[in-house]
Amino acid sequence: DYPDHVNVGVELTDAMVGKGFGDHTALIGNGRRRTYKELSDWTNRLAHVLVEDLGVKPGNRVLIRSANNPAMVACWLAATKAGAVVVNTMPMLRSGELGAIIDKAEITHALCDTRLMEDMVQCAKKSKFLKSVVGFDGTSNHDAELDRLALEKPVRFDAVDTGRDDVALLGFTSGTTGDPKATMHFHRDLLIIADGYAQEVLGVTEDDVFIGSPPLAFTFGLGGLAVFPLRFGAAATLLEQASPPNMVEIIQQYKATVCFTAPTAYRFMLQAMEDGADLSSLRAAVSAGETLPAPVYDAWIEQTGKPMLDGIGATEMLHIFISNRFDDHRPACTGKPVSGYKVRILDDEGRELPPGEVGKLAVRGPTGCRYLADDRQGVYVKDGWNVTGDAFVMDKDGYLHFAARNDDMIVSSGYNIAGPEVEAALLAHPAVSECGVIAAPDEARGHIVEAHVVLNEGETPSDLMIKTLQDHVKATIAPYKYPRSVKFIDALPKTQTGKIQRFRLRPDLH
Ligand code: 3SK
Repeated sequence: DYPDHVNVGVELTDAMVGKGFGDHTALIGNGRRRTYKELSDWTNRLAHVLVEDLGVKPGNRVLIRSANNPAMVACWLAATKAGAVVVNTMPMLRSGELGAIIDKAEITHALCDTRLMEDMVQCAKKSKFLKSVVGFDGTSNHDAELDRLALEKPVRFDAVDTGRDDVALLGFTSGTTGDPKATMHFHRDLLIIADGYAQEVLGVTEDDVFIGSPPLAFTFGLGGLAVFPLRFGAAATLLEQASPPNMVEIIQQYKATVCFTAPTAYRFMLQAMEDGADLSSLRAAVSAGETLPAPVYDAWIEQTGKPMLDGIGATEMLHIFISNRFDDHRPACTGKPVSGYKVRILDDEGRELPPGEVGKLAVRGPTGCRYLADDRQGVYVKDGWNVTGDAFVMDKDGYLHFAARNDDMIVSSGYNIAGPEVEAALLAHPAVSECGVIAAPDEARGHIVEAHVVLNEGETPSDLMIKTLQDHVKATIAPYKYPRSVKFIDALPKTQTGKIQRFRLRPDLH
């Protein structure tokens, strides 16, 4: 139960100072620690700038563009205190992807790390909504316009008295088509995921130090690397480059206790431990975003004596709603629903299936899907049940097991990549006549993006052509979406009506 009026930005900063956490470390990043008192002052000064200098009004949509760093968290909290609806975005997005988000969310203000200004400025020139773009210094040297304006401001700010059911956050998900959907989340939703999953499953305390790889732009990262630690007086380490080797180094340096990442990184950590790395400080290893292979789960228990906590969430649901527990976990199993959530397995007609049968995973709970102005709402939510894109099976003891993904989404190293978006990027290259993009199994990444390309007449398949197409995709859309494997074929398999049969491109059917 939350009061009628609550502002999550205040709850995670000023309220924590009020609870006696002022001197505790809140954020670690760019080689610096910041206490809760410093974070509270910093975000209050920034909120003054947003309201007084930039003219942000309650309900305005504010976009933040940055890698994971303390300044991004501070901007998010400040905009939330100012009553704005925040859209966090990843640094890899190019102007086309940013433009689609700006149009969909009707973004009026953007706060952008000065190192990432180029694409943002291009968007501002084209957008009919965006009226102000201000740079901040992601390296926390306070050497950009937003930081300079903030230095003049008082450290107290009367935050906007938002209702608990006012929208605080728009989480974007590109879905299967690459056509972005925005999911609306209320102030209370952000508290629910902390007081639910983070407290019940992880048992977070003020002694915890969080680390992880998901971008703060994904609700998985925002929860795991900002909301959960700040709700309980713990510390978050924020890495701009969260490569597995960097994580191994920082876990050891700061004695991190809770890690959020995907199985690919845990595989690297297992090897690093074999090679002498001391990761014994980690008490909770949360794995999500792609299926956790049983050998990784088994090897983790064997090496650390602790379970790996596999879980599944969705941007639509805000965060993890099914998870293993420290004292109740199994291999190749996602566990049981988090308290407050109920799960069913449905057939194609929406009828509940008995244990042992594979069907569509449907969930209901306190943080269900609300798309912003989108007809797809009725497809995702039926009779109050959120029907995710995953096929699951429930065993007779109520444990849930992942079976398959229902859609065209490719999950590679924890990133969700919409196949059709990569196809569109490839088709924009003059050498490409047709293409089909699929997920190909890969030991290290779970899956990789594999493109099957039909070249135009006169074009020749070669290694150089592969590199050219890969570079073209990296320059057109976010680089992590590029096809790591490119295969040339004479014609794509198609139905009689001309639809590409992507399943026939799968390696097992070659
Ligand atoms: O499982 C996921 O992909 C996910 C999505 C959003 C938030 C949290 C998670 C684990």
